[in-house]
Amino acid sequence: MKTVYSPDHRLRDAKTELSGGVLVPPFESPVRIDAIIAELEARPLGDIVAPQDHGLAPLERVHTTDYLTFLAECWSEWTAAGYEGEAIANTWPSRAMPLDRPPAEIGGRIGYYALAAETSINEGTWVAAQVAAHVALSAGKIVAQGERSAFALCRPPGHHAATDMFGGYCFINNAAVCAQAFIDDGARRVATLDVDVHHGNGTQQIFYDRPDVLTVSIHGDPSTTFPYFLGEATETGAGAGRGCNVNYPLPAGTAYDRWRPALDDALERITAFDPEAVVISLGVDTFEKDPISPFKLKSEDFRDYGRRLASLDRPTVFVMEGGYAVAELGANTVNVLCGFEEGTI
Ligand code: SP5
Ligand code: ZN
Repeated sequence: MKTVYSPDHRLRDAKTELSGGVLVPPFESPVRIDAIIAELEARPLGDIVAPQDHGLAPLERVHTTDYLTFLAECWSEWTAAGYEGEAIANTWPSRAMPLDRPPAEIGGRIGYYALAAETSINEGTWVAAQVAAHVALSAGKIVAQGERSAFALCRPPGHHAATDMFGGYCFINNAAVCAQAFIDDGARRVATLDVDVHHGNGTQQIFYDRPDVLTVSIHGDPSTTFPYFLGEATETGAGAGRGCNVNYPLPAGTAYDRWRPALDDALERITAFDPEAVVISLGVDTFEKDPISPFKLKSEDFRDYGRRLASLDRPTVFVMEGGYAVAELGANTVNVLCGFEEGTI
């Protein structure tokens, strides 16, 4: 399996994350990808290749132009306004203040486009986010050209990013951009399967009324786990997309004995949908030692579920999402990919 990787992920190097009322160094940091690359060098899976530049058009297929313009302008407007720290939203439209338009001033405009305040924007964020999407698109092309699978080593991650909102460390929805590109290249049906511990709210929202993209997510119950405001089992799709969204909210403390049956059910749903490609949002923050996450998967569980993913027997793109236990991040990630290779006939 080839890995697509760009060192430009380093341009996303925020100094602050709002966590528990304190500005801390972000959990989502460049050392995460260093750890995965180191493991791929120790346990090679295949060539590590650079992404191709696909321009803005494929990003505009899932995000609005005004949102992308905001991301491009945010940091320069924030500094021009004289703010001293990194750009962080602190005021949103809400039930009590529902004006549905971006204010002119950047301090308000950032809130219009934010779904969570933990995620700061700084100088390199926009370029790194675009490159991450190109990493996912390039991995998709490798699979579209006939390879069984590819690994998009994306950073920053993407699955919380919605049509016109950032947050949860995500700016561009790399997996959604990749899935949409399969459709635009002629696939009739694509499935996304999100195994990150957090609900893939962005991917769900982007495709919610679409019959051609099945979105499936296994995650911490929103009553206890970020992003809190989407991800219930009752969310099954809308309009023409009714029946094409599947959520498996699981309680905090879930270990593999409870996670695996959800995966097996998800795989049945995906097989019934009969997609021409599968995009896996690969978050390994389900790990028992993850510093911000409530699930209890063990390192060997990642290998086992990698094998099960191979049983889908579909062209598969792995798109990196979360995972913050840096010491074991490489091993857990590569375990999934190795398990997939072992399970591939
Ligand atoms: C891509 C991804 O995994 N994004 C996750 C974003 C999570 N952001 C908020 C996390 C809040 C965690 N609070 C629990 C802290 C326990 N010490
Ligand atoms: Zn996550």
